[in-house]
Amino acid sequence: MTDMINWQLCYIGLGSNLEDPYRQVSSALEELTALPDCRAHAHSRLYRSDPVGPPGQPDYVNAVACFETTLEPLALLDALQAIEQAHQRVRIQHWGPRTLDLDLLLYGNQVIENERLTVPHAFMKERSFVLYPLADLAPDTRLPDGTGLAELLANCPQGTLEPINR
Ligand code: ROI
Repeated sequence: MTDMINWQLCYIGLGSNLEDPYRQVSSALEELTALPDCRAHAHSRLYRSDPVGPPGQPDYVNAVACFETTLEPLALLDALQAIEQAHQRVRIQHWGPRTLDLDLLLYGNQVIENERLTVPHAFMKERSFVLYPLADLAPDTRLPDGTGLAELLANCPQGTLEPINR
């Protein structure tokens, strides 16, 4: 019988620059695979990136994960925030350092705008630490507005962003 359930392909950006960021991101990737109603997980390489935002904060580790889910966007957001909380996310300053950030970047081909959630993620088009990891996973990605990832990459130099070899 045909699979009647509506699986949506979603992409999650991960970032950390406190409390052993490599370990924070690695364990969060594992925790994403344990979410209910999600399947077919994959993730990019892990990258070291210079902080965007206030200077003087530590370097970040960033990655992008993708999986299919039947969770509705806000239920998925709740699940992501529960993982952030479990990592004892501290966020003292706007755009300041954090133990773990999980951003819902893309949810199928949907555009979502409500008080809790903006998808595609508001800044993803201009952030190398999102676009290059995404290209590891899905170089042919298109945003709901039709913009191709290749075009975004062409306008966003990789700079000092570098894959971590461990
Ligand atoms: N800078 C980098 N390099 N990586 C991030 O994940 C990140 N996240 C943020 C701000 C503070 C904007 N800067 C970042 O939220």
